Amino acid sequence: MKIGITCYPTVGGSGVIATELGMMLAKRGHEIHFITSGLPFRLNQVNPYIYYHEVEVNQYPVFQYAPYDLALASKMAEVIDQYALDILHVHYAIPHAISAILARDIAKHDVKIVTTLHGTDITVLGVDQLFKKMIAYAIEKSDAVTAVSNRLKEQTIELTQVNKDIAVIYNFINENVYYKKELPNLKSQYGIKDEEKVLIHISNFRKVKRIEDIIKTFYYVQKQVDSKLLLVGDGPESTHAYQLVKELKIENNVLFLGKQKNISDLLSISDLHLLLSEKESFGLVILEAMACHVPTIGTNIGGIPEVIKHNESGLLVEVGAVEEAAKQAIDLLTNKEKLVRLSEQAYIRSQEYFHSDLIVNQYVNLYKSILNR
Ligand code: GMT
Repeated sequence: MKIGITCYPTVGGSGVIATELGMMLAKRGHEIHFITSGLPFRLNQVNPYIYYHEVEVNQYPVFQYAPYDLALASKMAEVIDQYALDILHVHYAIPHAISAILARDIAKHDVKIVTTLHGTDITVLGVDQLFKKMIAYAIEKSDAVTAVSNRLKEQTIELTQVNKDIAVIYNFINENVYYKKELPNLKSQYGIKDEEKVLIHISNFRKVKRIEDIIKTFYYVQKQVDSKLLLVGDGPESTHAYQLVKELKIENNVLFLGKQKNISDLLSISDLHLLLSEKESFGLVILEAMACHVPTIGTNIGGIPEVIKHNESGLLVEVGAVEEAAKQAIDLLTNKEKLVRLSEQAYIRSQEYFHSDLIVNQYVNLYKSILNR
């Protein structure tokens, strides 16, 4: 098949999924055309089946805002015709699906549109009256729509009232990137003692991630367990996080690592991952941790309970229940048998339910089904 892919190319779970999917499809012999505003950051492969088409937006003095969505639609239409694309798979309803629908109207060649909903388009934009109808339109006019969790599918239907089949296709990780590595010196290179436990949080430090809860949870943990917290990533809440760490006088135990590339190395020296978000349609980072044998304490919201089975492959707490999260963390970190069991189960679940072969097959079958319609 010839497949166009549009996503946000910058760091983010949706960009990772879109790019990994493209690379895995190319390995299977499909021709992949990335149509994006910049080179997807995970696109690190030379492969004759992978093309990259950059969307350039010129600045004209007459426009107050550069018309990116229109430039994207034009580029999509050009690529659809030039390469006779079968499928255009867009990640995010707004603006990507809208641009794709316009491109399909402009192009001469017949193309099918697949839209994958990742969360923010529904849980944030979907509640904005300005966009609600447009999201519903994007969903209804797509040839197929997928959501990354059952909860996101339910929320989409609740918010937009669309009458459309939405297939749930879970996220996946690249098993060649995310696996547990033996890195005997890495802990000491970060100044962490062998006997100290390592907790880790990785995110874009947006408000929804509730970084305060991560830090407060760790505050209680480090009182009882010799441990360090690795904070990986950067974003609007970073400064506030730094201030809180200082106020709580735990700066010697918290390492602010900023944006990092080799996340699986950091996960390989970690004992426990924390994701205490108030919104999360899936939580790809949980899966990355699971693949590296690291269990997560996550919040019981959105798609997280579909990724973590409570007390089997991780633990769930309610949003804001910082003391409960700390209690669970202390219990786990001081109970070797339980920690080993949850780590192993986390890994097993990541392979059984979210293996890339399984998930990529589901996308391929979806593409085939709409082409045969
Ligand atoms: O969570 C973010 O801030 C980034 C956003 C993205 O575009 O990657 O994440 C969304 O999509 C991911 C991939 O499907 C999901 O794993 C995240 O849970 C989802 N974020 C939210 O729902 C807040």
